[in-house]
Amino acid sequence: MRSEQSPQLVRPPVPDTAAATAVAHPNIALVKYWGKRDEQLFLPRTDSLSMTLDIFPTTTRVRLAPRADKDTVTFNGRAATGEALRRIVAFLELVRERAGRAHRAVVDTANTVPTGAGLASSASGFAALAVAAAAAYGLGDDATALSRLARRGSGSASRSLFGGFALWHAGSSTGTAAQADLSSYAEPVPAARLDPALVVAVLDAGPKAVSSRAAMRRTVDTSPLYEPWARSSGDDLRDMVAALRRGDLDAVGEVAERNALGMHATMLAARPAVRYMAPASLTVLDSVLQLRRDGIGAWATMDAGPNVKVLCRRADAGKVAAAVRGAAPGCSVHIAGPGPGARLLAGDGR
Ligand code: 2P0
Repeated sequence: MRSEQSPQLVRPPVPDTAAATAVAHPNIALVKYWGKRDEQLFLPRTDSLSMTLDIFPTTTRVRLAPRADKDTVTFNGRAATGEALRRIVAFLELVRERAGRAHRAVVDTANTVPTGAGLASSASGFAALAVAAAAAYGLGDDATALSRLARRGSGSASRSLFGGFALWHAGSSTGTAAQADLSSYAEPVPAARLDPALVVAVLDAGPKAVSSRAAMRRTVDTSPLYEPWARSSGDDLRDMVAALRRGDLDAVGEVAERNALGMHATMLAARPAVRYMAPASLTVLDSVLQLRRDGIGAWATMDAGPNVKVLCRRADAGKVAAAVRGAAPGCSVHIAGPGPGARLLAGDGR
């Protein structure tokens, strides 16, 4: 049975051996997604807004395997197992249901970002998988529909469909499940000329102790600070959209920092607490305060891990990177700018 079919996603049949390769970049939220209202459909509690990066791309090839009786997934050259495999197979099931095809697939993914370390690997990963799988199974290439589809793999992946800044709509809570699903997707946000950089300090590239999925569930269920943060996040989103429109990087940074620290406060108040901040994270946060005291526009954001990302003007990125390196010797520092949306690569006989 097909369900929640979105009309733009149906295309003429593709050959049994169809293959497609897509590339997608991670995104870092400036107004965070933290909490679902529907875990099955990946419907978030709040709207969120991100910048897609021009570093750490994921490249994924999906090939139909008409004679195979199960999916095969390779991750940086190694067979995927456990939860990572389960999530990808569940996503392929959704694609198959929509395409009305039963063929299993061979999926080959190359990630250039440390996986599961709060560096948005699931965003680039599921955005690339959504674009490649949709093409291989003969679904359409409507970006809004692909954003909805990517959402079902990992919420933040809905935003990596788009380059630059993207707003993911939480969507409507009324109506049927199919209507709610249709209402939650990302779209590009207009921004006046900004020349932003995001300095990414990788303090620990290891996988996180608590998955973001489990952490956001615990936060929603137990943190007395969750509801106030979710409410204030609506104000942050409005202020962020206005700041982007007028090209006011200082305001973008201020809103991003307050929203991220507020999100971490909700987790610290969860029972038991979820704490992603490490001692080195605080040292880097201190260096960001010092940069501002020295007159350099720099604002920190953090996700589900100890790593710190510092928003600044592109012209200041070198100074910011040096300050971060000084604060956390031995960490690896990467300078990102706004990157492109997910796209199919030519080839694969398409
Ligand atoms: C974000 N994060 O907006 C937030 C901020 C982490 C902190 O989206 O359960 O991997 O797969 O939808 O997208 C990380 O959560 O979670 C995330 P699922 P996802 O970028």
